[in-house]
Formats: sequence, structure tokens, C-alpha cells
Amino acid sequence: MIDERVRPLADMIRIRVFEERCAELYGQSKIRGFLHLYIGEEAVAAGIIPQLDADDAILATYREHGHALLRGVQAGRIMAEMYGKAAGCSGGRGGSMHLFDAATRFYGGNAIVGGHLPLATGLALADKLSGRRGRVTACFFGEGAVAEGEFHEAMNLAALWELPVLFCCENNTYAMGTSLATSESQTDLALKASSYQMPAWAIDAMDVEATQRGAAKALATIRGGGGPVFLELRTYRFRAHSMFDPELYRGKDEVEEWKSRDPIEAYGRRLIAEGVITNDGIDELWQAAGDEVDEAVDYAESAAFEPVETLTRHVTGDVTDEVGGNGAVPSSGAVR
Ligand SMILES: Cc1ncc(C[n+]2csc(CCOP(=O)(O)OP(=O)(O)O)c2C)c(N)n1
Ligand SMILES: [Mg+2]
Repeated sequence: MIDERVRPLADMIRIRVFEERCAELYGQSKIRGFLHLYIGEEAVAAGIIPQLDADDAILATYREHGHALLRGVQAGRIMAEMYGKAAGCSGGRGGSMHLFDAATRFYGGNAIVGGHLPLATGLALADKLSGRRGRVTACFFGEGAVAEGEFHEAMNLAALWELPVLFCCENNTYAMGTSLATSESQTDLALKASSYQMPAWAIDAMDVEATQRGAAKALATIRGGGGPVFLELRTYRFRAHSMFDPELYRGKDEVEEWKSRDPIEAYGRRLIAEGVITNDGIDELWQAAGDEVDEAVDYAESAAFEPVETLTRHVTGDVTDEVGGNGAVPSSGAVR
């Protein structure tokens, strides 16, 4: 059994190693389409997700590989999804941005900025109306979503109806190339959220233990029937927005400054100083994460693509789905 204090370090390392491998595989065209890396932001997921219960729900953005991993979606099924293979957690239909796993109540992988906030509020409303007390819906979104109408609609109704939602705003300062200060009149997001009459506060989310403490307090409030809570998680992405981003909107000095606060290195140093782990112990965590990812890549490599015959299943307009059909692939025009 892993030590309670070592676990967040192991979790952050798992995410880092998984995503560094994804970047390599993208360079080799094994993974195609969009790819958004969470590198630098690992303390957010590692500080919050392990505190959720199995019947709580999670929703995230397209920058969600780490959230899925820590939720317990098997690394091989995530990697196979990135490869577009049928054994992927979304059947190979979603790719990096649309990881999904109903069994662990991981409801995406949502690519529309702000689009999943009303979904989170709706899931929590269903729990409340059905009398399923104690359940929480955790919704992770970037600070870019604060400029969307859905943010306000979801926050307002969650507060008005006292719904059990944990709003986790991953404030990494940028929405693609747009900084918060150039898009928001009020950049204190906790203050903005508190105008909806819900408890809201900011957390230094480069510090995984500070994130754990903030999440524990928020979850206790929500589970106690106190309605939603908003957390502004101050973090930073070390990599580009996606794989196509020349990063003209920020200076190298700024990136280096944040990298000097790398949540993995900072927490590792703290654990060593406090005698919780040794350097060798940390090396073992990196090794174990590497082994897990090797296995995931092998699984994805050897998995099959979906056969062409079934490609139009579940696609709007597929007549074979609607009427049972004759098993034939629909003629042209059937797939919109
Ligand atoms: C409604 C909508 N508008 C625009 C986009 C294009 N887009 C994709 S990611 C992104 C930036 C979002 O930034 P943020 O919410 O801060 O999340 P981050 O990428 O920083 O994690 C934008 C504008 C989109 N996907 N959806
Ligand atoms: Mg952002």
C-alpha cells in the first residue's frame, strides 16, 4: 500500500510520464488530431481526484488525460483511444479530447469551452432530485470558460438550487493565446464566483498539498449539504496550448519562472526534506510510471482499428441503426 503522502507524487509522475510519451508518439504520427498536454498542472488533478468517491462524477476539458488516469481509467484504454483504436475507452471514436468512461463516472473529455458546466449542474440536479445524498459532481474547466454564458447559467442554477457541484477552475492564465487580463474585467475569479452566493476561494495549485487541503474543505461543505463550491486553482501549463502553437503570446522568462515551481520537483524536495522518501524512492516512482506507459503503448499498438463496415454505427443519419436495416453500409449521404 502506497504511503498517503507519497501517493500525490506518484500520481503527478504518472501523468507527466504518460503525457511526455504522448508528445513523442505525436511526433511519430502514432497519435494524430489534437493533443493538449496538462504538463505543469498535475497538482490540480492529483490534489482533488483521489479524494472523490467511486460514485461521484467527473467532467473535464480536452486537457483531460491526467484526470482520466487518476480516476482509474486504465492507461492502455486511454492510449488506445489516443491511437484511434477500437479498444480505446471511447471506442476509438473520440481521441485525445473525448476520453469517456461511464463505469468510473468519467463524463469526458469535453471539447466545447464551457459546454460541460451545464452538464455538471444537470448531473448534480439529477442526484438531488433522486435523493442520492452525499454524491458530488466535480467539474474541471479552464479560466477561458469564465467568459462563456454557460459558466454563468451553470453557476447561477447550481447556487440557486444548492446543488452538489465542485467547480474546479484551472486558471493557467491563458486561453490559447489570450491572457485572462485581456479578456476579463474582473480577474479575481473567486471574487467573481462568490457573486453567485457560493463559497469560493483561490488555491496555489502548484502546491499539491495546498490543493488537497482546499479540496477536502470544499468537499466537506458540499457533502454536508452546503451547495456548490468554486475553487480557483492557480496553475500554469509548461507546454504549448496544443501541438500547433508557436507561443508568441508569452515570454520564455515567464515560462522558466513557473517551471522553477514545478509541482513534482517541489513536492519531491519537500518529501525528501521531511524524511518521507529518498531519492531512490522517487526514482522508483518514475520507473513504475514508465513501465505502466510502456504497457499502455504495447496495448495500443497491438489493438485493432474499428472495421470499416461498422464505421457509420452511432453516426446521425445511419439508417441501419434506426430501422435495423439489412446490415448494408448506408449509401452516400447517410453520414452527415
Ligand atoms: C465555445 C468554444 N469557443 C472556442 C473554442 C476554441 N478553443 C479551444 S481551447 C480554447 C481555450 C480555452 O482556454 P481555457 O478555458 O483557459 O483552458 P486551457 O486550454 O487553458 O486549459 C479555445 C478558445 C472552443 N473549443 N469552444
Ligand atoms: Mg487556461
